[in-house]
Amino acid sequence: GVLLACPMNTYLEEELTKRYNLFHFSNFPDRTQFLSQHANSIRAVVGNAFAGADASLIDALPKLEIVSSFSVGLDKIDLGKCKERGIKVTNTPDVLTDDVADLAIGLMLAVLRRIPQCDLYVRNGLWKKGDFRLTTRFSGKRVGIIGLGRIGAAVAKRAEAFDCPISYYSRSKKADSNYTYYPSVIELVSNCDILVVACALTEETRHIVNREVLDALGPKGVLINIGRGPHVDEPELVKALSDGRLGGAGLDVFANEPHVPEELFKLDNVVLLPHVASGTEETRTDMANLVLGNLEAHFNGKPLLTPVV
Ligand code: 8YV
Repeated sequence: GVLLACPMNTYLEEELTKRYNLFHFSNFPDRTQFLSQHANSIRAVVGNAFAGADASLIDALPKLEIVSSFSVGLDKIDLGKCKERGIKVTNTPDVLTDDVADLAIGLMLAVLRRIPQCDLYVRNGLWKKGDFRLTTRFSGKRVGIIGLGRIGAAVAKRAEAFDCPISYYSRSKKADSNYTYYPSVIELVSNCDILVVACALTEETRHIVNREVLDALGPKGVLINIGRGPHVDEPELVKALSDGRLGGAGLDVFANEPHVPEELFKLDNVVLLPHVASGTEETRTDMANLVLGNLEAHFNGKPLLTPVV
C-alpha cells in the first residue's frame, strides 16, 4: 500500500490509484485508528510541501521503505529518522527550477512596478480620473540571494538579463560562480536592494530573515520569498512592513499556510501568492512523473531517479 499524506495533484492520484493500493490520509479523520488498522500494509508515503513523514508517522509505519516527495523541499520529512531506519527518500528537483525562478522575477516586477495595483486601477475605472502614480525601476537593482542552489542560480541568471548585479550568501563560497559572495546574511543584505530567499529550510535557516536582517534591508529594500515561510520571522516582517522600515515584499510562502497574517491584506507594498511557484501544468506533471518513476524504480529494485537519502 501507498499512503498519500494529503491531496496534491489529480494526475498523480489517478496514476497512484491505478498502480497501488492507495490510502488518502486526509480521508481518515481519526489517524490513530487508521494507523492501527493499516500501518502494516504501508510501504511508501507520498508527501509534499505541506505534509510529509515526520518522526511520529515514520514510527507508526513499521513496513515503510520509501518516502517520495512531490516537492523539492524536504523540510516535512524527518531525514535523520529515515536514514536510521534505512528508509529511502526522493524529491522532485530540476523540473520545477525554471517555474520557481520565473515567479521570483514576477514577484520582483509585481512589487516594484505595482502590477496588481495597476490592474485594479484600470478595473476600478480610475484611469479616466488620472494617471497611475509612478513606480520603481527593477532593471539594474542589486539582487542578493540566500542560497545559490539550483533555484537561486536560476533566479540569478534571469536577474542578470535585467542588468542586476548579483550577490549571494551560502554556507560556503561557490568555486564556479563569479557572483559576489558574502559570508553573512547581514553583509549580503547591507549590499542589495532586493533579497531573495532560495535556500532549503533547515534548523540553520529557520528565521534566517529576522528583524536585524529586515532592518538592514531597509525602507527601500524588497524581500522576495519563494523558499519557505519559516525562513522569515513573520511577525517581525509584518511589523517592518507596517512601520515602513521595509520597502516591500513579494511572498509565495508563509509560516502557517494556508493562513496568512491578515495585517498583510491591508498593506499596499506587498504581493501575496498562495504557494504557486511550481504550479504550472507542465511542471506539476513532471513532478508527478518523478514521484511515480521513483516508486516504480524502488519496487522493481532499480536505482532511484532522484534519491536524497
Ligand atoms: C509545491 C514546493 O508547491 O517543491 C517544493 O518544495 O514547495 C512545491 O513545489 C508542493 O510540494 C506542491 O504540492
